[in-house]
Amino acid sequence: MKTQKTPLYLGLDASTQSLKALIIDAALNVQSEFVVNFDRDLPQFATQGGVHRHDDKLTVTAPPLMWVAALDRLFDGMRAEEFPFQHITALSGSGQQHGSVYLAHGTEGKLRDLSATEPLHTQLETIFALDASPVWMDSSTTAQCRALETALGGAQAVADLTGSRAYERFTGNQIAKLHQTQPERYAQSERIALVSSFMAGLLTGTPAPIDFSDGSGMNLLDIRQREWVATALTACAPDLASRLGTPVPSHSCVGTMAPWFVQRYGFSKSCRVIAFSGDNPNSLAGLRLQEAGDIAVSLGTSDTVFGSLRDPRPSGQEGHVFVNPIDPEGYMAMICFKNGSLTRERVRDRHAGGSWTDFGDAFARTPPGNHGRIGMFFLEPEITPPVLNTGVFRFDERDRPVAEFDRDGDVRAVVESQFLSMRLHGERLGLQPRRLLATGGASQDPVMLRGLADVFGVPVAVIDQRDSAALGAAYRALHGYRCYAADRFIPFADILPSSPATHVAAEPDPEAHRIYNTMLKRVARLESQLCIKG
Ligand code: XUL
Repeated sequence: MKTQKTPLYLGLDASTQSLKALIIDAALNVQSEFVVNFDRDLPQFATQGGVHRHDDKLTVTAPPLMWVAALDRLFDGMRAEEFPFQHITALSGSGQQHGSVYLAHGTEGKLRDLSATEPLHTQLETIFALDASPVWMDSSTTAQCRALETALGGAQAVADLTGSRAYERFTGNQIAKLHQTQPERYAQSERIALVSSFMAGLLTGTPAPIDFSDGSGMNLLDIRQREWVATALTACAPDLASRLGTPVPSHSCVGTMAPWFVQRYGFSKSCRVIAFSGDNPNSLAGLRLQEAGDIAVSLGTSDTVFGSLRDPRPSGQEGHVFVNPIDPEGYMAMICFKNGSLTRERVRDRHAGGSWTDFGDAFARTPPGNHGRIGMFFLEPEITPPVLNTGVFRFDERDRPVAEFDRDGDVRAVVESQFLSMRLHGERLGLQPRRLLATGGASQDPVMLRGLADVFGVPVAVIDQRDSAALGAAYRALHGYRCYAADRFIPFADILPSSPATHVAAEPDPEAHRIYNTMLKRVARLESQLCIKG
């Protein structure tokens, strides 16, 4: 590897399936990337897709020691390629959200007394009070969710305080379940970390604080006051505050690289570690969505909409508000839709012979508004809006249910209803688009771009940003370091100008947009009739 002398900034991404490192220079150029895939490279942990699914079908966990072994493997691989660790000025990271790591009494001593001749994972085998960390795919805590909502005065009350109603994967509910089902393990846990703060703590050699943004995915943090909600902590488990530590702003410097990394890999002693955060907050940083109104629409297996906002309106029904990872005064909203690309593909396969071109032709044969017809395709149980009964729900121009549309009608209906639903639920949380950035597999498709521009009434740019979480972590390393060096918060935009996506791929048609404004109210009404019916 060519020795790179300029300061480097490293972003780590501990995602569900892999651990990645992405390195940028001060001019924001990506210098190199390295990856360890859990299933392939660490077969001794026998994960599938990085996790273990349990027999009850609801419990999903990952072995936390695997994440330690992955860090060994990643840095060993970089050393084998003569990576110039000494030039890394600062490092930050990203973790899959919500997952929790239970650290036994004595962990701090073990982190302090590491021998540089041994890998981390053989020395840290015994730090875990629980060797199966619940991750975001776990949905086994419905009872704990209902109990939290009862304790705090209902779903809307939980959302008003913590940014989201009680969700099964959110960490407070996971902690409550551990305390109820394995009290001895809870008692052994001196610290409870998120995946993000756990990884940061490995690097600094001392348990690292949880940052405000990832901390917002726990149902425990007051997103306005930025402190733990005492009643939520008490409702989940006793003596929780001391186990969680004090949360910090996401741009905080949480330490320097521990001596083990300095001796073993040649990191500089002064290399700063900036607080790690969740993958979605890091993606927001990676896409540089710092302007309120810049909204990303990620069109993937599931669709996700997220963006920065100043005046959030958390919902007791759907979506999430997190503290913003790059603006300590701001917020980010995020909404997940389970019926995304796979659902569009199923309509394409049925009506367009599997061809996106034919799908596009069918879309173009019907006018915006589909002659007043609305069709909702919930081929998977939907998260937003919560609709458990799967199926296609078609309505005529007077909102009367109908069994079928013609094929062109179905094609237009799936696109329009999905994007209208994104707009509806985004607006409910306070997202006011100024422009959209489309990312993900389907984001280059002209049909999708036309539909998004007309439904939202704003220009749409396409941004092909793979590894946005790792890139966001590298950006935050640079930004956090500058804040640390200046001893004050510097606006993210002063260091990283707004999103690089400047090429507008679709402009809205005002006439079509007017039609969608009217349809939006009908979609809201029709959706509410379908919600949570089993
Ligand atoms: C967000 C969520 C997932 C995880 C894993 O709430 O559960 O996106 O962060 O990627």
